[in-house]
Amino acid sequence: MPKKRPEGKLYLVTGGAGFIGSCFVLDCLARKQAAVLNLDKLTYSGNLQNLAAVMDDPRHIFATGDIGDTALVDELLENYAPEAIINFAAESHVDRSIVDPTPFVDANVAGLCSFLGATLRWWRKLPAGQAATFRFLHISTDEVFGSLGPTDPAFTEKTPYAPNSPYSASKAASDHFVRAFHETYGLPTLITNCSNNYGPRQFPEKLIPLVLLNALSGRDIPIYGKGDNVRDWLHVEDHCAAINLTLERGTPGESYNIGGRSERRNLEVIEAICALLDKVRPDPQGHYARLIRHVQDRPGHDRRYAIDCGKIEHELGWKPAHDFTRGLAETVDWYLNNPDWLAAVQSGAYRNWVEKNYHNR
Ligand code: NAD
Ligand code: TDX
Repeated sequence: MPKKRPEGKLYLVTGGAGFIGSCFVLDCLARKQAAVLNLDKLTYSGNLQNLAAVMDDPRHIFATGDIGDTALVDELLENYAPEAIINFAAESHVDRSIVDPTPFVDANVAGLCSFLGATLRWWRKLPAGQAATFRFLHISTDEVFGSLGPTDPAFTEKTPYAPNSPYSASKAASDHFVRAFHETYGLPTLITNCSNNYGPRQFPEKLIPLVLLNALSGRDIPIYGKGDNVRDWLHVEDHCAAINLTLERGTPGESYNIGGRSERRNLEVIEAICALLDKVRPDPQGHYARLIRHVQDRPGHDRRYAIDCGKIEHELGWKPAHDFTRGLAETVDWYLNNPDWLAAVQSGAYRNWVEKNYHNR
């Protein structure tokens, strides 16, 4: 490794070149909360451009690699002795998991399990004081709880797991391993289960940036089925603030639900993006909503997610700062103001994915 451990606190962040991980890293360094050792495999969704602002910062150390590479993880832990690990690294897209579940098992289950094992071996050798304050925070999703009907109460931390997609099954398995490492070996783990995130730097395979990109390029905007599936949207910065609070004040062995109390039907979200674009980037050909096309539904498509985030609000004092309507408008502006970022992520691999997922829909 080229750089030495900087002075003060240091976090090992995995998946820190992705959408949410990069937001966490940028925020952590901006607030001088801790130095960051950033371990990322740089898969199709890992993007060093997301970290351009901190690549020369001596408090940011970037290591390319897999969380499942035990030799590498052993070396990083020995050399950098982090005060906490925040695990964002994962295969993250439901549609890709439907096309091929195997990479999801490799990264989210087998990779995570090796990573936990390496962490445990290293943690057991720490002096008692350091071992007691160390934290392993695993970032998970509301999708592990399955699907709600229109009037069902929101998911709580006690809702039984019922994953429906290969992605959510792999995340559920990862949560179970994290829990088991706490129950069996006493590793001080925490889990957060968050709803759908939106904001800058999200890879345009996910709904909001995909809609924006397709609208701006005059392509069809694909909506799965009737468009009445409901997601609970949370700004990525609010998610990162909740992760920080959980790290500082959460009780090891516990899980915390995080959500935006902003349930929206997919069609509503798409129409809102089209209306925003009509205002700020009017298309001479007509309203962007003309591009919306109902296409074949996602198999096993979860009907509705909703999160009861009372526990993290009451126990840790978290509250989201972004309102969805304003946050969405700011997000649209970010993509419009960063055409180079948008152009760069549309590599050949991205175009192949779009062709594969949407061609025969
Ligand atoms: P993303 O796909 O944008 O980023 C994932 C990052 O992990 C990438 O940088 C990738 O290169 C890296 N990575 C993948 N496999 C790896 C491996 N084996 N070793 C090291 N690095 C690896 O995903 P995201 O949207 O930023 O999601 C981050 C985490 O948050 C995931 O665990 C996801 O399940 C969870 N989550 C996401 C959302 C959401 O709405 N996006 C909501 C709740 C939870
Ligand atoms: O082209 C599309 N058309 C469409 O109608 C796409 C890509 C999606 N959709 C629908 C499917 C979902 O109901 O929009 C909704 C959101 O889809 P995604 O952006 O793929 O997100 P989702 O499947 O809800 O999962 C997301 O939230 C939870 C993240 O991708 C996960 O990583 C996270 O755990």
